[in-house]
Amino acid sequence: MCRLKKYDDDLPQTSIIITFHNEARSTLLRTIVSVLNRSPEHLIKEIILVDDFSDNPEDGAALRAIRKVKVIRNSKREGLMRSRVRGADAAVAPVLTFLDSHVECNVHWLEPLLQRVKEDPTRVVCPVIDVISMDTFQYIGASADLRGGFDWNLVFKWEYLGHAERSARLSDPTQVIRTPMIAGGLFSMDRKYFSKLGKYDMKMDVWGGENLEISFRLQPKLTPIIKKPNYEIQLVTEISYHSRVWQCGGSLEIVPCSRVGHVFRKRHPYTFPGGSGAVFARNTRRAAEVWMDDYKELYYRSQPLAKQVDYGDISERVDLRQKLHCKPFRWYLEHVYPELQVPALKEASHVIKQGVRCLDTMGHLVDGSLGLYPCHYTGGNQEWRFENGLIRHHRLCVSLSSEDRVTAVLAACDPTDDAQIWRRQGPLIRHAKLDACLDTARPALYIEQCDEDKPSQQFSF
Ligand code: UD2
Ligand code: MN
Repeated sequence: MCRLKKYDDDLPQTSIIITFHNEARSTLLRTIVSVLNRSPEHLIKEIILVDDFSDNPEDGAALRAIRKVKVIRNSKREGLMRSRVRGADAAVAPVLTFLDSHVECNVHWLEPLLQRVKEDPTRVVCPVIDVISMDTFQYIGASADLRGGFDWNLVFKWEYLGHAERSARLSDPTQVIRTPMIAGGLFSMDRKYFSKLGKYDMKMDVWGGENLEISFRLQPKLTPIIKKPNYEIQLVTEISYHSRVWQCGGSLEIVPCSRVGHVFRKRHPYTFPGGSGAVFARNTRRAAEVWMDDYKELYYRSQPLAKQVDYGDISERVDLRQKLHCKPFRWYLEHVYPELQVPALKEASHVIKQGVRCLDTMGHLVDGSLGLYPCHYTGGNQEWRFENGLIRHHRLCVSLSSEDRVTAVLAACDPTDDAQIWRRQGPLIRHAKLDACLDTARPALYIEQCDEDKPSQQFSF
């Protein structure tokens, strides 16, 4: 059905922007040659390569000989966000198309993208990303029944379309797919709109998080609300919620008739100044702090260590959010990503109380014991969640010491480890496999024969 599609004769031209750091020459060449061979000549204004301070400046310099190719070289490592913005600032065509440096564009990949942007310049459009085998470099088609999403760890993931969308695709597989999140690397968008929407966060480094941040900025307009005089009161709030003048609009979609293969790699073939975990957490925190309102707490609950990573000054991005009159994050959750399960912000964690004292990690980590400490109700070391039999404190769970099998200790959560599985029975916390209950009669929590009348085994939650 894609072959039957007709595209306008006067599609806008595009500038292709490819940033790279220490990419293999062969894959870089494959990327560029596929762009030139598989796109209508008149639609490619230029191919801007941004060499993000690769070790060998010759890599980029050699490619400059190819027609339409322009090379910009950073004088220090900037990371992909600042590099892409540098490329975008140098671009002159009305539409920007970003690509990774190890892709192969498939036949007619470009026309469907440009058509969508031409019809509505606030659309950000992505091809289906096929797979180039990491081992053989063979091109392998991927499913088009996927879209982008995330969990509260804010890591991008592919997810299968719901039933309704899959059935719609059966009748017309060429229909575009609305997606809550963009994979990040391959997309086209209007050049002016990229600018107006705030380009990228220039304080993000190296890799990661920028795809989340741009996705949060795309908040599609809803169909206008029809005025019903009978519902005047409701209308006031509805109007302020839905149709206030705002510009943070746009939409994000995958266009199934456009396909580009990409080498998905197991490791990053480059260094991260500061370590990859810290850089990713810092970038993600910047996106969360600017865009997620109170919901950022759900991210911190999922990734408590991220809270220790400094995220720098975000005032410019906060200003941008205000200037664009963007919706609260709740709106994004309700309208763009209603499928994401939102745990209750307040009630999701508990204290485990005995009298005026609460179960406390005492600041211990793996293999450390637990005790009771006066309740302070501020979370911290007294924050617990019951989850599938586990008694969880972030990533640590209550287990039994492998030495004496009696003392309760903290262990890395593992739902398959019998020692970590507990059942609540009235006031008792009973071990699922042993006929024994948590007891506080000693300074360190331990298990003892269950006895409901024993105060040291009675907890409230
Ligand atoms: C995905 C995206 C990628 C980016 C990333 C999140 C796809 C196919 N890829 O990861 O584009 O959105 O998620 O940040 O959707 N690079 C630099 N400077 C650096 C580091 C990387 O120029 O300091 C280049 C790199 O050579 C490559 C591009 O940025 O061309 C993306 O990096 P990647 O391929 O390692 O990211 P990937 O595909 O794992
Ligand atoms: Mn890549």
